[in-house]
Amino acid sequence: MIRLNRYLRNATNQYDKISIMNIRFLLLIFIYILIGPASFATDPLTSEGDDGYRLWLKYEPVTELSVKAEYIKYATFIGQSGKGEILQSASSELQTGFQKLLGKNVPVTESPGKRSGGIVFKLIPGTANDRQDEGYQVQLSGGNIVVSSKSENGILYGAFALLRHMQMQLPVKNLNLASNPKVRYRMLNHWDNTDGTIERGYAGSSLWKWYELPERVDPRYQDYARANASLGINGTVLNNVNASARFMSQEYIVKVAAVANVMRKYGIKTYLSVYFAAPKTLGGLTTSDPLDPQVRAWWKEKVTQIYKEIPDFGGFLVKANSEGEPGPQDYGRTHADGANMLAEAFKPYDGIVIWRAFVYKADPKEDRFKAAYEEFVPLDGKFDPKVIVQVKNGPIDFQPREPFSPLFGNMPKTPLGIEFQITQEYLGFASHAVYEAPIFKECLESDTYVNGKGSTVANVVDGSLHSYSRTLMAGVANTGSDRNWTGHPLAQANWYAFGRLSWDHQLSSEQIAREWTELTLTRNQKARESIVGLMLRSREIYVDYNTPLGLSRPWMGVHFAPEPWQNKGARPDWTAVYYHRADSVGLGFNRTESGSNALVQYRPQVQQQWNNPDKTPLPYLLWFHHVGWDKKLSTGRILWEELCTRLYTGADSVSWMQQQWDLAKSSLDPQIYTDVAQRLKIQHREAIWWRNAWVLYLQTFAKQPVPKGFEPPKQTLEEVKKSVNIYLMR
Ligand code: GCW
Repeated sequence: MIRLNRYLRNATNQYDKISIMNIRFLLLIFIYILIGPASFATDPLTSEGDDGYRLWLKYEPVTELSVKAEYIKYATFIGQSGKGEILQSASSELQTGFQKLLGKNVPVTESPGKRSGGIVFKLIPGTANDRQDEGYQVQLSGGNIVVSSKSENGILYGAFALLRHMQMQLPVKNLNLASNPKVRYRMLNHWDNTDGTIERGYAGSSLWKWYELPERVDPRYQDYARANASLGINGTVLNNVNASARFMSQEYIVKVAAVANVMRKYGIKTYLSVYFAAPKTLGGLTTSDPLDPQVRAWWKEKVTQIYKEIPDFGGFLVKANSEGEPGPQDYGRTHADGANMLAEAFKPYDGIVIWRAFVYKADPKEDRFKAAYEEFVPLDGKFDPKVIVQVKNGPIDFQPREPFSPLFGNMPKTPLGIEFQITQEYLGFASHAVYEAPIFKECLESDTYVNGKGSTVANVVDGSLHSYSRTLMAGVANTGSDRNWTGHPLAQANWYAFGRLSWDHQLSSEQIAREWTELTLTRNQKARESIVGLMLRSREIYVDYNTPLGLSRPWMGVHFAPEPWQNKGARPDWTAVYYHRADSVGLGFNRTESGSNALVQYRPQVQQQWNNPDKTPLPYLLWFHHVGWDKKLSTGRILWEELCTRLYTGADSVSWMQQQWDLAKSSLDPQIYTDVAQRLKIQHREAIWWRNAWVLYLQTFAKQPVPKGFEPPKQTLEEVKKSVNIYLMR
């Protein structure tokens, strides 16, 4: 083209110029034919630069004209039918949505009368505090779209459901969106500290700017609330479970109140994690013994003080006698004594106490797997009705794959909530793409057999198995101050999936992935399918290169790097070797009768699934058995070969993920495309790092070559260790 232009400039006669211009025109057409369709294939979602801030609430203009015409029929007014502030949020969300989706400014009226052609809210009288009250129905009636619920929260959720429907450009003919939450308390747990850091946070610093509050209220708090409400999340614990006593001071209570004022408008209650020793450290008492009358009085007063500032305060979350945190056992009391003392302080109010069961003693002879069960099962029936015991999904600690915690089903007289970790502490932080819905679902669908077949963890958690109504699902948040909220753009899907599953645990991982991808990334079906495919396989791929066949790797010296050789720690169960138990004979933790016998904490039907190494499904094998290196597995390969096969194919599959992502490129926003493509490169490099670390280290025990077909690591074990040790240096 440049040459042609030069030639054109030099052309002397008119005829030459015209024919050259014709050539240029033809060339342009040719180039257009080549690249034109690609740019037309670009999804309308990508019309403006996308920094990911809008999450799944993008409200891109509706492109299907017939659908748009249908929607416009109901876009003449919003009948708010009341003044409540949550109703106002629902209206304003619909207004924003309609403005962006349809380009229409829709007025709001508090008394719609008998008009038609609008969206009308209908509050049905209900009983206070029943989770069913938060359900909604969205239907056509009397020429309107009617959003009905027994609560303002339900109206807000219905409005969001309608907007989700419209973002997906689905028809409104025969519209009937009806849904009830299966769990009552659906909440995020933030592990955010007063200094703005986030424990296990990988998306920047904390959203909560304590040093600015209460005077300055960051507008981002409202966007956070909107995003959560759009999923049905109705609670948030603002601070780390390794809590600071500062949050119990008047100075901080008013800061928290300023955040709570924003959350309230979106039906979200605010909770705080508490430091159990606060009566001593903050209150100046000589003890924090939960049976001490002065201590009890201190907490009562504290709770009263909080309710003065935050009338709808949600309650306390407590990590006690765990990983060095203080608790009732410091005074010879039980977890129930501690929890009940706090519950007593909440008697006059609606708030609750959420007591974590994440405990394990520093006993080298014991199996950490068994600790929570041993401490909590004897306390069943001893907790105040206002207490919910919050149990991590697995018995150890948010591993890439864990069996379900044996506590589920074994405390029938105590409401048990479930705690998932959305932030990717053991899942590659913000540099590995791991879609977590399959992890959550795997646990929820596990059968505990406590009341016979079908007694799933989900049925324990949603209260249907032991009929309790205080039900809870919590997710450790992955949000931070990064512009896109979660660091890795695909990690937004994990926040989304947690929220959707906390509302309805029966939704499938695939359905959620498809929905999220369409709302967030692209409406192009082909592109969407390749992204959904990537997401659905991502967890197994990660497990394969990170912890195959049921290996686990809880807290180790360097949190960011492979360190299977780590054998020194403040306590034995803070080393890597404690968990994988590699030796010259084999690999894995024997938890059968001949080992720690942790399996006995499960019902016989569950034990049967896992107590025989020949029958244990391979993904759980090393969780329960110490298996010989030469043991032949169901795949026909011996353990060593199977391990290597998984480690190698896992790492290789990251290139497959890269290809899937690239297939979608033309339908993605360039900014998001590049961000993810670059993170996938990191993931690929680190997957090889993990693979090499395991292969080289385990080889020192297995004494076998890398199986044929796989290229042995280029580095030596010493070199890999060096690359990890860098993270230990100052
Ligand atoms: O997984 C471990 C984390 C700790 C965390 C702890 C817990 C908040 O490594 O950072 O502390 O679990 O859940 O209490």
